[in-house]
Amino acid sequence: MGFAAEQLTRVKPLWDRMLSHRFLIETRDGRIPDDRFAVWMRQDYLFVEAAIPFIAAMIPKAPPKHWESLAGVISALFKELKLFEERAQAVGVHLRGAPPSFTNHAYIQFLLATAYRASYAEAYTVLYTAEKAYYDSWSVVKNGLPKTSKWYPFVENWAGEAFAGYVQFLEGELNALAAEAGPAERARMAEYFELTTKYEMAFWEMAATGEGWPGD
Ligand code: MP5
Repeated sequence: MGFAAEQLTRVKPLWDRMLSHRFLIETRDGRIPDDRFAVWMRQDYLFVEAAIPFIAAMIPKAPPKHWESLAGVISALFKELKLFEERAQAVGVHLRGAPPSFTNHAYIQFLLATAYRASYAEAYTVLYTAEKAYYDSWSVVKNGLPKTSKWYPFVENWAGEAFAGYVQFLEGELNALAAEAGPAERARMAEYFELTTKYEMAFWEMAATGEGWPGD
């Protein structure tokens, strides 16, 4: 079993809780209130924007054979920002209407700290886990949300064939990095896998509750 499959098995109870989060179920069933969905849109827009320097900071640590694919990830992130802007305009959401929430702020700091301070294999673990989490999460939504929904373009983005292929590519590369890593680095990769899973769960919870900041 490759590293990714091994970790997905290890964190399965957490992963399953993430996939059954009420935010995803309500979105799938068309029951999510528009203002709740708008919370997620505003926050994820900021997250995707922050993912650009995260990937950019990984490039100097990456083996040269990964440069092109990482550059491709950056281009895809710019396209995603445009998808958010298009949907926000279509449904009347002000994307810059809120600062990062507490959880989003923490997750963004975690991404950047990982890219700057952790090894390449560890940062790649975070990238894979976040992308796989979104692929699986939006696949839950796909399994029920009508194609005519105003939210369907997000399903197409993260649960479509192109994204599935990208996640598969990341999985193969992650497995190769883990196979080359020593036991201590592999253990740290496993830790990053679990931490990222927890941040992903926290992100849905933040969107569902419209979480504020301490002292608000
Ligand atoms: C992703 C995302 C997917 N947009 N937001 C969160 C909280 N986790 C993962 O990443 P990308 O880079 O938008 O495909």
